[in-house]
Amino acid sequence: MQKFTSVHDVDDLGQLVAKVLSFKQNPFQPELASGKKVGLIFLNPSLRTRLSSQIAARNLGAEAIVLDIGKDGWALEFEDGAVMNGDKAEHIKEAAGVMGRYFDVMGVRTFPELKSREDDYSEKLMNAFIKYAGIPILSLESGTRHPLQSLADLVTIQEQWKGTGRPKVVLTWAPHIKALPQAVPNSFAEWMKVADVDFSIANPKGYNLADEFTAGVEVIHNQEEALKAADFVYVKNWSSYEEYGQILSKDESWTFGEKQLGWTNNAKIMHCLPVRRGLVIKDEILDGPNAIHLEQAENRVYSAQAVIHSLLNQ
Ligand code: SN0
Repeated sequence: MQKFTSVHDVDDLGQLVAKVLSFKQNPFQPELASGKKVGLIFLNPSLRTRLSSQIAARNLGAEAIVLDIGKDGWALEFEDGAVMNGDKAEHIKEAAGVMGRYFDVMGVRTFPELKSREDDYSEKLMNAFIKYAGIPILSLESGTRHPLQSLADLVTIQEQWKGTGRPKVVLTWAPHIKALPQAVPNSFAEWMKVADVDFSIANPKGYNLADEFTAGVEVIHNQEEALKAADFVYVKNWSSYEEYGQILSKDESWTFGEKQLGWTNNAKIMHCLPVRRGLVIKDEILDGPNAIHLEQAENRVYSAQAVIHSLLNQ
């Protein structure tokens, strides 16, 4: 694997999932990447991604070096040919070029600005890091995707599925007060499409995700109908892709609670976190036996470990 920015970068998904599960069985193997340096560069906030990647590096014997570039670094210019007479002190060509010489592998987190769909969906920032660092890059969430989360989600579904045949997995939109990225739902859809599951999406009108992620997936605008017989429900808010970055609805009848759970096949309930309790998912669900959000978060460590190890051993 040369880079890890989407499911399309994965050569053999079955093998990667097996590697995650094997690290879960036996996490501490410091001889595997002893002396290696893993750069973790954050342009945006993080809790799980930062901690799980640091622990993953440590489990492999590598050192994780974290830079909150959005807070502690120079303001970065990404425009090619810019005359830098404004507030940006350093060009990505030098910033990424230098980091590429310091690290063996580098993780990057960038959020979309949710202003221009073209800018966000061109992945300008992530692609600039890939181009100018010259070392393997690992997405810690980008404008359009969150592949480490999706890998952990897939592993969690595989671990938790006790039935026979393919589980029914539904991604459902839920309300929020802020305009959030489509990265997590895009990425989840992209991974579920290639996984051995029956996958569909429930969202209000105006909230359909981009075709490049959901082509061929059934999208249902009635939440009750969509959740019928679901074995796994992934609850997530996202802002509109169609009316880009807009909040078109705050309809709390979509907040996931006991009523919604009752429409499912006693489904396991998933969320990538952070979750706003009471608004996105009700306490009765998060504190109940169906919630597996902490299992997902735990699997982030072994997912990052498998990916970092793969990128260091091309
Ligand atoms: C991010 C998102 O992409 O939806 C991170 C997910 C891993 N979530 C948020 O930014 C939530 C912020 C909030 O205020 O609730």
